[in-house]
Amino acid sequence: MKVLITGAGGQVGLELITHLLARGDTVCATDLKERPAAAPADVPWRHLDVTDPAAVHALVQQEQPDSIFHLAAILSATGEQMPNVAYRVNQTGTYNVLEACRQVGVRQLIFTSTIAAFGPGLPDLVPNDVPMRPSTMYGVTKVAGELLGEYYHQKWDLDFRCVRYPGLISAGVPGGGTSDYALHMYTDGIKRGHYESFCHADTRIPLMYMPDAIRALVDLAAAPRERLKRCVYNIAAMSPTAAEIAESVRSAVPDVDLTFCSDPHRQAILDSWPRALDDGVARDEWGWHHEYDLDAMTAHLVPEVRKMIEHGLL
Ligand code: AKB
Repeated sequence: MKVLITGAGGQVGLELITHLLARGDTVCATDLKERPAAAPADVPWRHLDVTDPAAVHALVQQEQPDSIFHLAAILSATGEQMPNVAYRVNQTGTYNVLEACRQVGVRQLIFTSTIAAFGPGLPDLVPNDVPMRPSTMYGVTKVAGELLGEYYHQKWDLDFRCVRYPGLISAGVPGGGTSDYALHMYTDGIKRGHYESFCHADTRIPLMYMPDAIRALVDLAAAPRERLKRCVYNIAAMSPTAAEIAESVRSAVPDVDLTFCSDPHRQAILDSWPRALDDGVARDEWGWHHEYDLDAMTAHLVPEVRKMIEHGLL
């Protein structure tokens, strides 16, 4: 199968490339930035600005992928600093990719939405199908992406499939998210011996370890269409408080110093997100299940972070 990835140089993209190459897919990695050091050397790397409709169309036309994983996005923290850029990349970029799929005849588009697509005032365990009233530009553009994808599915029969990701944690460099405090407890905690989270210790949001996040994308892409009753799915793994994450890191890195000092802007974003997602629909329709809870993630991640630091990649 031939797969094209947008935003391939990001936290998810780099892990997805490795996974798809290992299962024998032909992968075309695209990004605005140059090939990162961590990218597999054997994957073709093409420059692509998703805000440029002609460039998106030309590349999709040339590559003729069976499937596109559209990951290019500006995350919540950067999006609040540069809402106009977030709008162009997330909103116009997604429209451009959908249009290229329609015009070229790409069969399938996999899209990553987020917990940030929800807004405040929802129940503690947020169901799949609720009113979406996000309060960040990132969230607004992701809801728009979900709706546009559903529209292209109904109108043009594009096989559009989407997961709403929790905050993702991996041994990679995060890219401007508000959930990044969780990842920094591991990376900075191990590299520098200390990290001060920009949230209260009792902040609780849904989180997921990267191997589960990658499996969710490829399993959803492979699910028989007749089993899917919708295009967009909540997926969940764990919802620890920041204090519980710190405790788990300390259990593996005993001398680490982890403290909390809430930043009002970023705290407000975190407080507007769900505390936990109900992923029952994804479990029923395509067999989604997570493998890593907090302590399983810590046990796997701490040696991975140490390896990255040794290789100069963190
Ligand atoms: C962010 O923090 O913006 C992202 C997300 C939760 O989608 N990691």
